[in-house]
Amino acid sequence: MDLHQYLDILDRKNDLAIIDAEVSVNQEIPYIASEAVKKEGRALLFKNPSGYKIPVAMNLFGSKARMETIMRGSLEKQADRIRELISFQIPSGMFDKIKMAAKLNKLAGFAPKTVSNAPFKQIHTDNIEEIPVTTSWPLDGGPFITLPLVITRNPQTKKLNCGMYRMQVYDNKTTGMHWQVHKDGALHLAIAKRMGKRKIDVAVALGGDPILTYAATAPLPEEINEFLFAGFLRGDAVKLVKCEHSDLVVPASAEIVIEGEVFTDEMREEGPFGDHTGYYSWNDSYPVFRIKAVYRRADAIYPATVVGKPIMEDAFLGLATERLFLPMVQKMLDEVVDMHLPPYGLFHNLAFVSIKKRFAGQARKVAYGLWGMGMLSLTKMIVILDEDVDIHNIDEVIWRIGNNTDPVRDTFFLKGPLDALENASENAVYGGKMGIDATRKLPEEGLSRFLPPEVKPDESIAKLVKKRWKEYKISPN
Ligand SMILES: [Mn+2]
Repeated sequence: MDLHQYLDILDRKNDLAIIDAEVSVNQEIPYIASEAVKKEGRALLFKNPSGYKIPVAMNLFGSKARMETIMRGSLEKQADRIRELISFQIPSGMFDKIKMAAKLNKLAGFAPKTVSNAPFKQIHTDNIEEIPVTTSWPLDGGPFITLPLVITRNPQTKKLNCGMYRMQVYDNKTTGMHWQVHKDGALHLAIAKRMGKRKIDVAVALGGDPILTYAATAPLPEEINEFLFAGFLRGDAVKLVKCEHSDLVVPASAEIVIEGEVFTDEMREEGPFGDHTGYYSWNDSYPVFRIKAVYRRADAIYPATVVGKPIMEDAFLGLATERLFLPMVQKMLDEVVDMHLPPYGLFHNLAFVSIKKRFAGQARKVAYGLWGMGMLSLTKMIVILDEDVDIHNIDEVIWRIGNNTDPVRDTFFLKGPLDALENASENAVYGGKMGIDATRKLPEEGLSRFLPPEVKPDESIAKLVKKRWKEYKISPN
């Protein structure tokens, strides 16, 4: 699937609005897109961005149904496949060894393959002036490329990384590269610097199979390649093409590819940028991407997104990550039943986690575990609840927190790394965290009082009333 094919699929499902009216890339298109996602509207294809020939596609990820099309099935199905994949134990007998080998072989089949040509090689220029890059909000520092697949190699291990980092356009040969300290791109630049290198090669792909865009946002460990992950999810190896100016590779399905480099000693003011916190990220110093060459399909479409106060499109990407990474969390912390990162908690501010509790202090054990795990380590507040709580229902979560928590006894505070978009702590990227143990307390945890039971109807009465409801003539249903 490429972006054209994906848009065709949406069109056939009547889930694509094609806008022929001339509209501006400066705030007008992004604002239309933000309104569309808030109204649960269709994906958008702007055919006539004023001043440009290349159409702009937005709201490509902005619904659960669209995410399932991109994911080739339900998130639950993909979560089960991941659970199966990571379920192996150390092989003991012959049979185990065969099973393990079969599994690894199957995974190897999803490793990316290199092909020799791609549609994006049709047109070649040396700058991005033709690309209709959008400006989202009034105080933004300029136009930002918002859905780039940024590809680098670890200078030491040569491992490939594909991440998504916004790129502020300074001029048509130069952009910013928003490599926050926790991101793999930033790690690659730091390694290059340590090795005494002047620069690293960077390739940026726009468009392509939208599952690649999701994979670029997924919080994978550095050693797991995003293209392998995408290949596994879609059940078909991702095809890559060699770059012209470096040893990097880019997805053959891309619409536009930008090749260039980032120097280890060059930084420039980046921002402000209206961010997914609902506040602006203010000016800060970031690396600079210098463009060498641009390739594109003759019929290229430019994909973009807009972030801001929730709910925006990134909520649906976050939901996919929540479901797909739950099996990995459960692999490490096997008492975890479910995990929810509510969209208004911005993924890194608040997490609800339900557990099968057996012993005193277990809620704290789980919270400490999560604070040591990948990108979840950046979570500011973690609430631990019992296994019978529907943690996707925020009202129920509030009800449980209120009923089960003594704030003095059941909250705990510590410090640790925070997301670079954190607004409230003394320093960005490092500060306070809070855990709330909202599980029912055990005597060893200080609850020696009699704990009254929860109010619930007798099951036989509930059944009877349900059955006889019509007879009472209380309401039509
Ligand atoms: Mn990575």
